[in-house]
Amino acid sequence: MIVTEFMKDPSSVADTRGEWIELYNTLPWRVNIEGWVLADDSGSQVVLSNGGLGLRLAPGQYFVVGNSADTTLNGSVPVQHAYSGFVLGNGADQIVLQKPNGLVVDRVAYDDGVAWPDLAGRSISLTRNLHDAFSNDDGAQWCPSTTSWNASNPDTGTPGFENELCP
Ligand SMILES: [Ca+2]
Ligand SMILES: [Ca+2]
Ligand SMILES: [Ca+2]
Repeated sequence: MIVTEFMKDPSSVADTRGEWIELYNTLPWRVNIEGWVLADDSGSQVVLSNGGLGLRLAPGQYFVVGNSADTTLNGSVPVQHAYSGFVLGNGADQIVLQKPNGLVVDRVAYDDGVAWPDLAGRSISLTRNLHDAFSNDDGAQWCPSTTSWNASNPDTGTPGFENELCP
């Protein structure tokens, strides 16, 4: 399970409604991420909770989590699971995905536009042909997305769908 794309700084709606993170199941079996944790290095964290119903990803499936699942408020992002209390800093920040026992499954630590893309309104997208937990440590393997996911929203990204191939 890895992070493949994220919107840290949406332009069309407020950050408090329009941030999202795309996860991707790299494993050849189904994975239930209910109870897993999103965290950063400064102690902020949120448990992905679905009331015991599970949050299951099939092999090769993308799954979008974000701070609002209301498409009338979040810029028409197809958020499959909403969390609250976890913020993606617009400068440098981290996205750490952990199992309930604290085991770190993936970690992405982005910077403020030095080695990482940093453009408002454009998601940061891992190149399509390198979907693994090591490649996504390297800002050079990410690029600002260029395609829109919804005609009503000028922001770009592919939430829930295959990423672009970075140039
Ligand atoms: Ca933000
Ligand atoms: Ca990683
Ligand atoms: Ca995508």
